[in-house]
Amino acid sequence: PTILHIPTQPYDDQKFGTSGLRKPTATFMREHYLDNCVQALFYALGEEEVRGKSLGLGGDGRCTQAAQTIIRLAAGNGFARVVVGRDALLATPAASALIRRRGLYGGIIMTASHNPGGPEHDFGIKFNRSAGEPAPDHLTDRVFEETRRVAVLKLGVTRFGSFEVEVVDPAADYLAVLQEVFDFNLLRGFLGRRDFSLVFDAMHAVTGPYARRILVEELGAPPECVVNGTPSPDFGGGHPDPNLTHAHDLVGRMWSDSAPDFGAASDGDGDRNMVLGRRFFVNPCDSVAVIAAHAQACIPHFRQGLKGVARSMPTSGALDRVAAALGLRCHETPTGWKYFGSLMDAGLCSLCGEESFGTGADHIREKDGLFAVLAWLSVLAHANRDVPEGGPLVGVEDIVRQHWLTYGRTFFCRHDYDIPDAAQAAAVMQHLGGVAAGAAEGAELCGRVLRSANDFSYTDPVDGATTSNQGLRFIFADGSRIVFRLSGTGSRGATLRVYLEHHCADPARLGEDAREALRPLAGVALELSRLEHFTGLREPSVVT
Ligand code: VG1
Ligand code: CO
Repeated sequence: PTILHIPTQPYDDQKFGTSGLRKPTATFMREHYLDNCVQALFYALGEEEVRGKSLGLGGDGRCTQAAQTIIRLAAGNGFARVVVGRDALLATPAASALIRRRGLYGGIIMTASHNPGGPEHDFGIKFNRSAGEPAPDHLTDRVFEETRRVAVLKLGVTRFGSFEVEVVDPAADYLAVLQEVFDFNLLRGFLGRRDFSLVFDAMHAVTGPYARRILVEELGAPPECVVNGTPSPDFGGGHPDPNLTHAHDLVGRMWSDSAPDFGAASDGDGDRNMVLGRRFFVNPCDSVAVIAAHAQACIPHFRQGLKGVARSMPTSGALDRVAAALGLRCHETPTGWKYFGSLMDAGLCSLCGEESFGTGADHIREKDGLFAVLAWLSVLAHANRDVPEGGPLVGVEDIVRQHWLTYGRTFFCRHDYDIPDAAQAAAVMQHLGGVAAGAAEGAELCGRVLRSANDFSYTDPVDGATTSNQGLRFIFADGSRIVFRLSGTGSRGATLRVYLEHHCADPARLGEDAREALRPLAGVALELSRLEHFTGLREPSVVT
């Protein structure tokens, strides 16, 4: 293609967060803002390195014109081919599957994930590499350096010649991968039962077409089981984050008299999931633990057993208990999916999860909302294999309660505080850092005996890379734990996340409401952090 060299101004705020670069859409509309970042990415990868390579491209539908820009830049920077999802759509897990199955060099995903979309809200990009995994820190650090240096954009302006754009079905590769993971016959049989019903809420985001293709066309569920199934650029004005606060349509339905047996929702780019039973919420920390406990028996991909499991540090220890029972190693990584990939590549981890509604496995290198849904349906199908039609069916709640009886229950809650002034949030963390540094084992903090307090630091067991400052944790003598960290996915101000957990083995108390059970610990968190003093806030913005 003919290549134009366009001068540009560097920007100094294009730093990737927990997962990609996210900014208000208005920021991305600034002159050459997107171009600058993508050009910097290509420079960071290396001009010779990207020559002749194939790049995947798609997104959650929040902005299709960005695809044109990225394709021109790919052409101008010497890529030989861009493989783009039809209508510029690709769910994040589908992008990971596409990259892996087609041996692409990498892929750009146009999404700000669970952040709301449209002109008033956020846009973003993620970059994944050839194993389908999110870019590691050392690469995004290099991209950040380049963004502050970029002076010239290389835009390919003729389409043909040695450069090719291939438009593909955004679901085909992903479906093929899932078919290798799950027993589709088992699932088809189960979804065909007249005494089982389900609903999947795509929250007006990218998973609608995927859910229709997989649940309806492949597995025979009735079409009306997919709701809010047409992707819209602003997600119907909603907040595409699958939790009890934002997935209100689904929650209303699952708590109504006509609730189906199973409900699930997914986020903007399809990598998160929430699983519900009738009037029953499955905490994501429990979800991955339950799947781990049943994986070998009901999911063909795990037939040989799990190689190991992993969770992000703030995620509860429910998974650790299953791992211990199965004789497996449970790795504890920093928040964000990028740390799981190297464990999977090295054969150390088959299944992993995060408290933030992320569940996934080594079939790809991203968290995967529909994977979690199919995993749960597999667990249910297996549990009901001998239950004659007409029931009574073993439901989601039965499975979880049985799990708690076996392993005890780890109560878990996350309190998010939106703090408009980021400096105040930094002050809270600085204060807490001081408290952690000064607190010795056995010390009394807010009426509790401390076991340990520290700033989480992680060394990747495979490549030895160390990542520090990943959250302050206070672990008490009774095993309860409070973790504080700042979000790395917001686009304005700061969000302080407070993670609370406490294990309980007393069968009489397993059914308590998690928020109630954790109220005393929440009080400790407020006192310890002096949150109100620093921010004026007393109540969390969102509790999950
Ligand atoms: C949040 C979650 C984290 C997740 C990340 C990306 O990050 O806490 O667990 O991996 O979002 O998810 P943070 O830094 O805001 O806590 V997604 O679905 O937005 O890519
Ligand atoms: Co997401």
